[in-house]
Amino acid sequence: MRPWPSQFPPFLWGAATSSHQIEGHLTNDWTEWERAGHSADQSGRATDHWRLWAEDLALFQRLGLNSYRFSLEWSRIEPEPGRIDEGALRQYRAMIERMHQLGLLPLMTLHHFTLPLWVSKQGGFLNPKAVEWFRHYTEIVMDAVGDLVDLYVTINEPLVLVVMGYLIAIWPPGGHGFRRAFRLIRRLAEVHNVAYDAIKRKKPDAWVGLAHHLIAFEPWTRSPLDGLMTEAQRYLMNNRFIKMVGERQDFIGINYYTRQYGRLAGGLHPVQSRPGTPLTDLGWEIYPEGLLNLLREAGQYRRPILITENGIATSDDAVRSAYIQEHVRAAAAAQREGIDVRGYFYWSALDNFEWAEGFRPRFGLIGVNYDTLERTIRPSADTYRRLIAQNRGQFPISVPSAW
Ligand code: IFM
Repeated sequence: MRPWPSQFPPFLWGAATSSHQIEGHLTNDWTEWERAGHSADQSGRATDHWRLWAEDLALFQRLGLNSYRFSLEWSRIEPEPGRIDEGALRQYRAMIERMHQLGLLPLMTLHHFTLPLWVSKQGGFLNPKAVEWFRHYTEIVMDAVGDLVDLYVTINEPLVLVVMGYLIAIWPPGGHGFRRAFRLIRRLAEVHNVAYDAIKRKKPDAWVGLAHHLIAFEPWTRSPLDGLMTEAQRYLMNNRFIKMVGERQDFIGINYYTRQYGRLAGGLHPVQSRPGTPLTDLGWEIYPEGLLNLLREAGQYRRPILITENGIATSDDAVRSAYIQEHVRAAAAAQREGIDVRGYFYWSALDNFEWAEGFRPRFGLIGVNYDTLERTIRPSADTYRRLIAQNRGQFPISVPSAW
């Protein structure tokens, strides 16, 4: 196993965002989808982070973070095939330089759900040429900012992209069909591989992985058939893609939110939650033990693990504080068992545009008033800040039992 590099903090205390969800002023496959009425809101100026980024980064530093996960917007960088927007690249460079000045180690995602229109209109990642397009985009990014970034996620949640866009069909392109979905999964693995290689060619010491969305699947009943369904879900949704990509991951990135249940009667479609369990504003079960179980499972890959996302949509900020403590406690418990967990990124640094759900769900450590764009640091951010302060420079981490 490659040891965690000494130039990184021993544990990354971060928060995460993505371009489409905060930057605003975009034209891509999602803005088209929104205009066609498939989302609760249109992303529009979102949090206007593209204009307010310097203030936002300063706020992130005030939270005590030592790392920040963000994504680049391909549609901004290459709005038409081969036409590169140098101004956009300059701004991303300025943003990353500022992160360094503020002590925030950049964790940069290349693809977080959105595509330039010229890509989506030619079939998106289903078009075999997309592999070359993405390689080219990665090379442009590496030339522009690669010298400033040591830590990369190539693709965010490949399986979520497939399920939401090609099976459940509530995200673009809104298709149904298993054959296409499986073709897309294979294509996304190829896309990751070429991006991985392009990054390593430019920067052999870079750390490159993916952010996998993992669900804590458990059987609905003790029936062996529900057990079998659960195993199938674990394999297809959680483990298959990690295994397909294999060696080309320097770390395992885990986005963890909730538990779901395998039930024969539901086929491959899992049951969302059990009656009586605590839920987020999006109806997702709050289940910190699920994170510990998944970290144990991910230990089998013998690589450092980053929790690249974990967070809650809630209008009750006290619930957010408890959520953070309990999930970080699960990470600490995994470390005590010898699992090499190296970072925790709360989703999200800021309230943001939650895809088909629009602006209603509030995930942020920092609240955003969408009328005035005013930012407010929530008390849960203070909980997180104190947790970070108590662990400054420490590995393994610990979470006090009473706060
Ligand atoms: O907002 C999303 C993010 O884009 C990807 N992971 C899950 C988050 C919450 O749904």
